[in-house]
Amino acid sequence: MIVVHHLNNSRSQRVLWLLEELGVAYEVKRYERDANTMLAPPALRAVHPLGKSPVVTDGELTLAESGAIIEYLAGRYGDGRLVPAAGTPDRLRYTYWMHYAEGSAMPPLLLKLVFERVETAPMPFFIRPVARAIAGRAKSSFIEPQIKLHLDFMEAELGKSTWFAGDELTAADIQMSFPLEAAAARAGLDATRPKLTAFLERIHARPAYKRALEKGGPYELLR
Ligand SMILES: N[C@@H](CCC(=O)N[C@@H](CS)C(=O)NCC(=O)O)C(=O)O
Repeated sequence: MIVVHHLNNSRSQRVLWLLEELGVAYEVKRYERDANTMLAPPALRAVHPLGKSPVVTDGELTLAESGAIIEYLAGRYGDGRLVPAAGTPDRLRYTYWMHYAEGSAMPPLLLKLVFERVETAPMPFFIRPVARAIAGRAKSSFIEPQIKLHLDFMEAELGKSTWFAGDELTAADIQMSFPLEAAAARAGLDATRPKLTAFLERIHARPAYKRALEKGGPYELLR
């Protein structure tokens, strides 16, 4: 039996969505973030040494890293669904977006989250102006321009086909859902980028996405 080790408000939501799209039976083991640090609880380190979510166990197999998990589940249980045919241009686009989501889109979004925490973290009053100035400069000179660059790129790419790897939904769209949802929550992704907002509306309307939300519990991404 597949077990998804699922942290609230996290990337593992997209693994639940994939399994719902595939109609594969699975169990959800829930973990709660620490309310102060937002880190995963130590119990998750008993499953995988990094203690991050998602982690999936399937019989003897323990697999972390959402891209690897999504590729494994689609390959093992998909019967060809949600993956473009091998050797086609869409398959290469699929591979590209599968890696791009965590490798390129997420880093500036994560930096934004971290530097915004620095701005608001409790600290001695005489340090606060310095910390705020450094964080503000990091955001305005690097992080925000990088986020804009990526959002503009993704918007343009979705002008070429309905989904990221062609005109059918693929597992790469499921992998891409998290950076886009994070961008909508914390980086100003809005109707000024109509293709990306339409993508989010389309995925949120899918019955499998809704079922996954019911299984996973609260999904309010960190701001
Ligand atoms: N690149 C990894 C990132 C895993 C990751 O950082 N997960 C976050 C949840 S969104 C997490 O577990 N955070 C809690 C922690 O680091 O303790 C993946 O895609 O699986």
